[in-house]
Amino acid sequence: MENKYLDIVKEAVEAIDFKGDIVEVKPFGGGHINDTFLVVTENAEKREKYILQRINHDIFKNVEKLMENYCNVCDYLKDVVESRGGNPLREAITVVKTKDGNSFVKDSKGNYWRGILFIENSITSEVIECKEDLYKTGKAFGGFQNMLSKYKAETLFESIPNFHNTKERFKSFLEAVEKDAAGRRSEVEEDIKFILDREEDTAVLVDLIESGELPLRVTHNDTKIGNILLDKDTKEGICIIDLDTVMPGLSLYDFGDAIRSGSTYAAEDEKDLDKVYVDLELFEAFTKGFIEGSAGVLTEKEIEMLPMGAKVIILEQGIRFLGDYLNGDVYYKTSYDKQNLYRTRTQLKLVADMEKKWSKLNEIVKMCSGV
Ligand code: GN1
Ligand code: MG
Repeated sequence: MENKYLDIVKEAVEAIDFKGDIVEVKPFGGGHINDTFLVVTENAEKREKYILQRINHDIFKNVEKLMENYCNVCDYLKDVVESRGGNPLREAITVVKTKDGNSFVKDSKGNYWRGILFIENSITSEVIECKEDLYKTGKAFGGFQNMLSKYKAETLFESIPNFHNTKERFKSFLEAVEKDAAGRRSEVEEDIKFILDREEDTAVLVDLIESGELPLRVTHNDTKIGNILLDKDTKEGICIIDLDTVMPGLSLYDFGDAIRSGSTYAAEDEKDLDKVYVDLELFEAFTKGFIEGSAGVLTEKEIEMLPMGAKVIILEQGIRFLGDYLNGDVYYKTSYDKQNLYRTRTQLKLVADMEKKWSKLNEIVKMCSGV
């Protein structure tokens, strides 16, 4: 088969037990970290589709332990789905093992790959179309918390230590400002000031974990709305994907990161900041879905802190994007100049807008929780 990607994926597709002959390989999805491909195979009876991912081992330092987490969580979710009468092949990720029985393969260039089944009749979307879809997304992310509420968090490996430790993120940011590796500091002084003015916020969640006021749970940690498969026809959430960062964490991280991407109609790198704001109807739709989907597992304190969780996680994302911009775009994939700066500014605009709408956001959370 002629295909420009075949060279890159050749060793991986030979090692992984994909059924049939490969007829197509093409890039898939919009992740900023891993490389994802759709692989189509064909045999005498039928065509099959698979997802093939190159796991970024600069960022995920221990792929073996990461894949142990990944498989354990997938197996656990399959059991829960089955016990609730669902379809584990559709509502949970299925890892396609290598021909010698491993969950991933390392090729001769040192790249790590995993294969998973493609779930038919599903879509993902990086931007919001309507509040009904966001309610369904909220239900699915809340449901994820619910399904994993009895999973022992301490048995999970931390695939990226301190991932949502906003205090540590702030420290690394200060280093990036100090170093100014890419010589971009003078261009972003106002953005830096916005962040420095909110240093106190960066401690709130970390302090609540330390004081034991919020329970440590198994969380996804990367709940942007593109990380959920929706049924093509009904738009119901089918399955949560991108499980590399499933680790012990706070429910607020998952709520917050979904609000970051889901409470606005704007894209993450929207350049017209007038289009970037927290839409209260979207916020309400997601919150309602999340609380319903989590079905009683959230404590009163967790619910009360939801707006703060969202604000901190959005601020944290702004800190991470601007840190990467200052470092010279070394972490997130970018497809054009200044993309990380545009990404930063949407996040900071959302934080500023949340501050303006603070009492309203808290009222909505109260209303959705029936308090
Ligand atoms: C990255 O892999 P992807 O694109 O789903 C990042 C998230 C950020 C997100 C911003 C491992 O997620 O933390 O929130 O970009 N993942 C990692 O879009 O850093
Ligand atoms: Mg990801």
